[in-house]
Amino acid sequence: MPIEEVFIGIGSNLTNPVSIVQDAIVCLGKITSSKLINCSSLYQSEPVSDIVQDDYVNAVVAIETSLQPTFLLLELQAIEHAFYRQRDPSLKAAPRTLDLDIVLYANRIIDDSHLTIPHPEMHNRLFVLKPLFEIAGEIYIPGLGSLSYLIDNAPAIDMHIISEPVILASGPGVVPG
Ligand code: PH2
Ligand code: MG
Ligand code: MG
Repeated sequence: MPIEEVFIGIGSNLTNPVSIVQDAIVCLGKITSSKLINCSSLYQSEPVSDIVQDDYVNAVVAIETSLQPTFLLLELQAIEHAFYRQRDPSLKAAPRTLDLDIVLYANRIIDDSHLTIPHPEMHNRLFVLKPLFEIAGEIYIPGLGSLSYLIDNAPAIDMHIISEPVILASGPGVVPG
């Protein structure tokens, strides 16, 4: 099975989001058939939403995985579930304990009923683009253009780094942290 590089966006704005994001990164490091290879700083960002809500803590991690996208998605949903995320479709963009999104899966373009990659809103979301740039540098986003171009053209939001990367790479079978 080929090993692919995948970038995952992490967001939280409820119940101590810094420790939720840190704990989520530890969980991401334990996904089967996968290895955590990079982790951005943690950022505080203003909510991109019509609903008044608290600021988010956001980060992006890179993993190498031999899981196909749908199986990786199931792993991410299981982690979200473990953090008591309520999955109510009417609550789109509502506050959430933990949101894990596949931002990029290698250079693939996927558009099916349950998964769209690259993430369909990434070009509008500096809270994804900036941490992605921090760990990936200048890359080409399939179908969208260069990452620096997207950063220059995304709507401005208030965001700043609140802590350094929390986890370094973990070897197979090694508990991170
Ligand atoms: N996630 C959303 C909606 N709005 N805003 C910020 N700043 N950070 C997020 O992670 C976020 C958001 C839906 O996934
Ligand atoms: Mg999501
Ligand atoms: Mg999301």
